[in-house]
Amino acid sequence: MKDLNAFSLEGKIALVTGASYGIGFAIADAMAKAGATIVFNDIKQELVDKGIAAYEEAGIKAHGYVCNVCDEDAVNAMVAQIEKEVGVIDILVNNAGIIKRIPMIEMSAADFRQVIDVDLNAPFIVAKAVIPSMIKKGGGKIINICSMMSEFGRETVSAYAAAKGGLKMLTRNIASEYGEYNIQCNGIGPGYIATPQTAPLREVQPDGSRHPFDQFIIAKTPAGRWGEAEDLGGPAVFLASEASNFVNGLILYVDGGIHAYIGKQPS
Ligand code: NAP
Ligand code: GCO
Repeated sequence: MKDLNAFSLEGKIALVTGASYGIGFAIADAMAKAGATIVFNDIKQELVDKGIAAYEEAGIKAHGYVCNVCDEDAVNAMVAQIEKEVGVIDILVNNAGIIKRIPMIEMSAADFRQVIDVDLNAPFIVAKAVIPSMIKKGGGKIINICSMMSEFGRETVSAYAAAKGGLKMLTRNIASEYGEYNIQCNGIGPGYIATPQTAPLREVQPDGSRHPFDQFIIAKTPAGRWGEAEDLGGPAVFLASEASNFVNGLILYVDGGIHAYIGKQPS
């Protein structure tokens, strides 16, 4: 590495899907601070408008598009519009995602399919849409937002774990198939992060105590806390920058140490 400019994203265009708020917003904010031009989408115009306002408040002039990432025609049209209006996408962050917490035998096949559609099929669709231009441009970066559930199961999240496990392998396969075109495809596996998606797991109980799952995660995390979306910004900038040009097919877990820890022993 010649100098710290290897971590710069100056002159790069980053598309972060589902980034009006939450983890996607935090990653886009970090990439903007590293010099990237931010493009994001969300499923509703009102959320895109809110996102643009939030980026403006953070001093970022972001480009927002309404697009359901599960709709291949809409994704292809959005990518073509971005290339026309902003430029070729150098960095793709497949962040958009949903979860449904339902015991497997009570989950409908439709619910299962919807989670797979957003969390696995959509990253395939969006990556497929951006790779041809990355190849023409001489390379690119793809970052898929995986999960602890890319490695572990737990009750009620069968569809999500299946999708995120598949996303881990899709990440490795894109790395394998397109590495020769100077495209690096890696994953970020966040631990438990305090966002709207996990809000139900952190609700304060009627007696004022912490949610049982909240206590469980605190005991399973050496850092002794939930992650903040901002904790993911640095790892994302690294994987989006030239500093990681020989990192390919990696799932980088940003989990406060959950992977390394059996859990707090009884006192
Ligand atoms: P979040 O707060 O629920 O935000 C998800 C974002 O994705 C929202 O902006 C949502 O837009 C958007 N989205 C959902 N479906 C979409 C679709 N079909 N098309 C376009 N946008 C869509 O979730 P988060 O906690 O920030 O999580 C972001 C990513 O990190 C997800 O992939 C999640 O699985 C993953 N992750 C989260 C955690 C965690 O602890 N929070 C940990 C590991 C991994 P709408 O509001 O319009 O639905
Ligand atoms: C859950 C949580 C987790 C987190 C994340 C952990 O219900 O277990 O929502 O799945 O979202 O994926 O890495």
